[in-house]
Amino acid sequence: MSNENSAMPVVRRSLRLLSGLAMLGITATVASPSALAAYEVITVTNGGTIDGVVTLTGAKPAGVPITVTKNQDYCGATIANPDYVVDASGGLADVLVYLKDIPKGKAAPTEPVLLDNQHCMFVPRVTGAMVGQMIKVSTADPVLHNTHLQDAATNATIFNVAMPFKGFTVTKPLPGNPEMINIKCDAHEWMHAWIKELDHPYYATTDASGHFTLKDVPPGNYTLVAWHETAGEKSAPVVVAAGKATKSAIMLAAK
Ligand SMILES: [Cu+2]
Repeated sequence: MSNENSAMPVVRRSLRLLSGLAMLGITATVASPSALAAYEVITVTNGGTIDGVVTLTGAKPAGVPITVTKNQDYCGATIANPDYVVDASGGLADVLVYLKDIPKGKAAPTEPVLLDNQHCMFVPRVTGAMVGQMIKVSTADPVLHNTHLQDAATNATIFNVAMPFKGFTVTKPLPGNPEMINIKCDAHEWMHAWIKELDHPYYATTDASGHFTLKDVPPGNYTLVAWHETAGEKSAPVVVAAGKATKSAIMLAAK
């Protein structure tokens, strides 16, 4: 990794400390964002926009519906296969699109990442997050779920919370270093979601028509990455000009 340097261990320790403090309900003032991570927050004036669409190419696999093995009275007997959510034009939903290695730009989001348990599935299925960002987990279901976050690389548990009743919420910090997080419900083995933590806020998830928008991007040359849980990952160069919208079309092949 080109962005690894000798400062990183210090950065990671600092972020873990902040996460720990947040867990205890203590808020720490961050003196300078650049002291914490390689990413530097600047005032982006006349930034550009990346307007893109991700399309699935090749025949969409039929996708066997999920067989519900527990709480069928509420969850139903089957749930539509979530592997490829594609519209009539081939637009692919639930693709995480992000810039790779952007050193400076707009500020981090101030709101927590949201993850809801909705009719025995996680919503959203895929989302980006800033390192150490808070996550608010909620449930709209009257059945017992648990939300179990794991480091996708090691399966180490990040946290595991029970979601005992409809309307229950819990807010916790995400880990302080960039990683892919795999989320499951141990009560319902078909429930899965993913959060990719990045050290910058330039990420988006494609909507039902495969579209995404990244705003306030400082002008420059970047690499855009598109990640889908089944179709895999693809990178493309993108040039962002001041005050302009750049179009991007990414094609992922069905697997
Ligand atoms: Cu569940």
